[in-house]
Amino acid sequence: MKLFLKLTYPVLVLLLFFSSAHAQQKDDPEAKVPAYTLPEILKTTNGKTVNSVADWENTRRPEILSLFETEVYGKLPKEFDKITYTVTNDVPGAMDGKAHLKQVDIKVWRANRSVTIHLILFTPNNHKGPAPAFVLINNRGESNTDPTRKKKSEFWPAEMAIDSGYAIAAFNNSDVAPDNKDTYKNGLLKLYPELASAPDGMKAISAWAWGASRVMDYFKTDKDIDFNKVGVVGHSRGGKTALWVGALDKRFAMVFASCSGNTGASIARRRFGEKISDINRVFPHWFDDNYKKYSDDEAALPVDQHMLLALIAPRPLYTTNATKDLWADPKGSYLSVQLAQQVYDMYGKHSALPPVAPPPNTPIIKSAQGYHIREGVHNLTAYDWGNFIKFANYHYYNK
Ligand code: GTR
Repeated sequence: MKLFLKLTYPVLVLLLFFSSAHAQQKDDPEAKVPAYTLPEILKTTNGKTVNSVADWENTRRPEILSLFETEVYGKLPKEFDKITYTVTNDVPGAMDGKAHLKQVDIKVWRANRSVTIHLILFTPNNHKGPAPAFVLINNRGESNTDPTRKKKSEFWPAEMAIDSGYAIAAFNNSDVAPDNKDTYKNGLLKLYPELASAPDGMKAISAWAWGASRVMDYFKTDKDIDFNKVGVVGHSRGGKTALWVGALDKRFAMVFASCSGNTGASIARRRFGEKISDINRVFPHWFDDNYKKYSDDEAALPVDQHMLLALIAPRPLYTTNATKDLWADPKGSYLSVQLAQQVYDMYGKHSALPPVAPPPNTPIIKSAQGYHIREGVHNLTAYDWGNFIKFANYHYYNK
């Protein structure tokens, strides 16, 4: 018996060791990340290496932008007949006198049809001259952006922005396209039936992005806004939209994307958390029809999301994650940030990005690309906004 134990004991220990290592592997989602090869940001489709800002701006950047447009997000309208701005509510002494509230209907016409974006805007009364601004693409309903300020929400902490000398605006994404697979065409898409039926035509996310650009059109006419200092902000599906419009519309001086996850900041090829197949199945009305080809075939995609971030360079970009939001793949999102940095570097815009993501609640502010992973769940909070303001202060005022 003793001899038997002597012989079998090491075998048992080895067996246990291997089975626990195996179990650990099975439980560790990171172990399931497949081997993948990312498309190179700085190599054209023809295999030419890009090593100057001129080559990037004239060749590679337009190529990547057009790939995202046709294969992922869908083409946006290039023209409209008319745009009008109507102030529907004007309260110079809002927020106990601290702010000027303007509610503005931005109405856009094409072929006798129109869509109206209801903008809510507070500008700081104590700010001398036109104020820098944040505009939130609000995907969470009107109660988060109450113009009367009876209801307050961390999702859009208007008082915090005003107290820091920033204007803050918001519009509801559903004004442009309802966030629903059955009704998303009842908005902007009605004005552009040719895009609504094309495989590379916009669906909801490109429509929301278009809406953010119309807010910029309005800002150009508002003397209280510093048009050269406008940051676009979005959370989750709004974060995906903020990144996309930031790439499309260089008038946005800064981009802030909270927990943007799949088809936002996170690398699709990692297949960690939400996958392209999940997002296309649950939200078929977000991305164009061409994108459906890549469900469970990420390798065929000519882009990955690090390239979207690179399109925003050299403008300051702040992305976030949350520790409990593994569905949005924080690791894959930070990897995108790191990979996009090579384009910022070409512009001489350096970042202070550590080789692995910083610990929770340790924001990177003094950097071309800002980043934090916040303790907690998938959300946009006062903590996040506080860091957005610090980042904007650093870039606009060097403070
Ligand atoms: C999730 C979805 C994400 C993200 C999020 C949101 O359920 O899977 O892609 O967009 O919703 O917008 O809150």
